[in-house]
Amino acid sequence: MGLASMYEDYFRIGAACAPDRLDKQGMHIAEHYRSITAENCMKPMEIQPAEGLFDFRQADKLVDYAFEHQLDVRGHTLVWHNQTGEWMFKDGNNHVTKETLFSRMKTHIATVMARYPLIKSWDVINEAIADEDNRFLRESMYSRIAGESYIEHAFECAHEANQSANLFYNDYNESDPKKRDKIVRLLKGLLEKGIPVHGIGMQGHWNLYGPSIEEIQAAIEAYASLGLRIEVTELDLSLFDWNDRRCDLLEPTSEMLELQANRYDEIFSLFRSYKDVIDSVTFWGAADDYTWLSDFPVKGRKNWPFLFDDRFQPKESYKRVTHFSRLERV
Ligand code: HXH
Repeated sequence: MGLASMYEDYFRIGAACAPDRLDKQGMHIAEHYRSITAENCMKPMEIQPAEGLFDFRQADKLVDYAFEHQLDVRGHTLVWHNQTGEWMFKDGNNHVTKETLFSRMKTHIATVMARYPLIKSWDVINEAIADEDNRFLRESMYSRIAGESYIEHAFECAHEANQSANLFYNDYNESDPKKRDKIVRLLKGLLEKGIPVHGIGMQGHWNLYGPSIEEIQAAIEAYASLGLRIEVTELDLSLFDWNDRRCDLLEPTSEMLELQANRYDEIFSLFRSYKDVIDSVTFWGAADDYTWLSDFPVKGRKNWPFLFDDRFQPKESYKRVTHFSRLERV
C-alpha cells in the first residue's frame, strides 16, 4: 500500500515532478502519490516565453501522465515575480502601463486555465509578500507597475477563466509569525473585498531545526480562521540549518536521519489533526534522487529532504509518517 493510500482518509499526498524525470520516477510517483505539481514547466516563462507564443508541450506531458495514472494536478503558478518572461513588463524600452500589464495577465491566465480545465487547484499568486519586517508587499515589477492591485486582478481573471477552480495564494516562510501576519492581512483584505480566493498554499520549505511545531500550528490556525482551505504545497525538510553552508557531507548521518524522522513524525501528526482544513500535502519532489535543494542555497550540495531515499526505498521518516494508530482514524 502506497503513501497516499495510507492517507486516504486525511488529505491527498502529492509530489512535484518534471516530464523528463518521469522515466526514472514515474513508477514511484504512481505508487505513492495521488497528485502532482509541475516543478517548473507550468511557470509563466516556460508556458509563454514570448508574448503570444504559448508552449504547452512539457506541461501536456505531465498532465497526460497524471490522467493515465489517475493523479490530480495542482497548477503552479499563474503569476510570479520570478521565472516570468521579461516581455511581460516591457513595451519597447519602457515599462508597460498597468492597463497593458493587466491585459497580458488576463490573456496568460485565461489561456493556461482553459488548456487545463480539469486542474482543480491553482496557485494564482506566488510569493507576493515581502520577507523584510518593514515592508508589506514584495518589491517586484508587478508591484512597481500596479501596486497591490495586481493580486486581486489575478484572482478575478482566474475566477472568470474557471469558476469551479480552487484559487490559492502560495508563499514560503509562511509559518514565520511576522510574515504570517502579513499574509493574513493580505488575504483578509481580499476576502473583505469579495475577491475570489479560496485557499492558502503553505510551501513548507522547512529544515531539521525549524520552524517549530508551535509556529506551524499557529500558522495553520491563523489561515484557517479566515475560512480558507489549506494546502501544503512544497514540503521538504532540508538536513541543513539555513546558515549552515557545509559541503562535505557525502551521505546523511544516522543522527540527521533520526532527527528528520522525528520532525516528519510530529509534522504529520499535526497535519492529521487538521485534516478538516488541510486538503493536500505535496512534497517538492518525489524522492532523494532529485531535489532543488541540491542547488539551493548552496550550489551543488546534495540534500536528502524526503521520505524516500535515492533508490526510492522508504526511509525511517516514511515509517514514522505511515505507522500512525488506526484508532486515530475517525
Ligand atoms: C519555491 N520558492 C517556488 O515556489 C518554486 O516554484 C520553486 O521551484 C522552488 C521553491 C522558494 C524560494 C523563495 C525565495 C527564494 C528561494 C526559494 O529566494 C531567496 C533567496 C535568498 C534567500 C532567501 C530566499
